[in-house]
Amino acid sequence: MIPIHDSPAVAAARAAGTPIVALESTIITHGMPYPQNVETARLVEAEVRAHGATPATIAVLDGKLCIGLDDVQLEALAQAKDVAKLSRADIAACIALGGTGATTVAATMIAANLAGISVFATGGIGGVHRGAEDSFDISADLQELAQTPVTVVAAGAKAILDLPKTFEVLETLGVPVIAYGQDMLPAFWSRTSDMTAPLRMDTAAQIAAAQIIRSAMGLSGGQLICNPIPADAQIPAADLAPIIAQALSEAAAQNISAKAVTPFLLDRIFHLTEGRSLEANIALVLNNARLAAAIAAEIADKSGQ
Ligand code: PSU
Ligand code: MN
Repeated sequence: MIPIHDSPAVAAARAAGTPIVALESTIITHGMPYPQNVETARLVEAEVRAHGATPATIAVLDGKLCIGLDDVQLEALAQAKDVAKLSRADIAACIALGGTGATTVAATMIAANLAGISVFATGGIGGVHRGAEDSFDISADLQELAQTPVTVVAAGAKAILDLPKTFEVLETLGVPVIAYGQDMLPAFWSRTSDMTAPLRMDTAAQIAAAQIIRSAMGLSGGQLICNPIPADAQIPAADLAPIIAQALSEAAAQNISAKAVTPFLLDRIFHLTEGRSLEANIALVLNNARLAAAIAAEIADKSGQ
């Protein structure tokens, strides 16, 4: 038996058949500094509720896979030091050992699927790191999108990555990459990149229909919805390019590798932009929460609930 623990709010939503949106916890523990991390987590949950869905922030706490956290659990996680960053490879081990860990996109998809939740909002997925031809550092998020049937709403892949290679891998893996409301792929902190999206959709209903048809066809895997950051919150890609380059060269000089790379780069970019990158990150997560709630509502409707 997998020890899954629904929060009371998630259990009630499941019983009533009302929409639920999964949220990850690595963005809290490894993606943002305290206290903005917990403030953002609360705002994101409130945004999901304001748009008619129940938020389910996912984490492993003392060996329990928690689907939905209360405010005390959220605060404790946000302040905790040395929380594990869990992906497909280590989520079961963490549960077996009674540990505490935050779930990445990959692990949150696994947990959401187990819990019957088909829509998940985050900031940006992991992907192919720059220099991956030497480091082989490719996020397990990409493989997860290919096998687990959850629609992930993100502002694209994080712009610290090699975006063209990331989208090539997603194409190879058969993951639908859908830009929301525009032709171009967004680039996390910026509304656009120089890449045309393979697919475009303009409504939550279209996104929900595509997921339902994929499942009916027996196609494994989820969908990546690339939702551009709101215009008033974006940082132009040209402003960020030298900052990302500096953060990457610091990472190389300090031999940062494996799971530490993404948190290191986000933290350096936060300091180098004097907090501007964090403000943009918060705005884009809230925007993704709104769209995810709308998609979850459409899926609940279409599933006849
Ligand atoms: N989105 C954000 N900030 C984050 C993440 C997503 O706005 O920190 C996290 C997600 O949990 C994602 C992880 O799965 O970064 C990617 O880590 P890696 O590159 O090590 O796979
Ligand atoms: Mn990695």
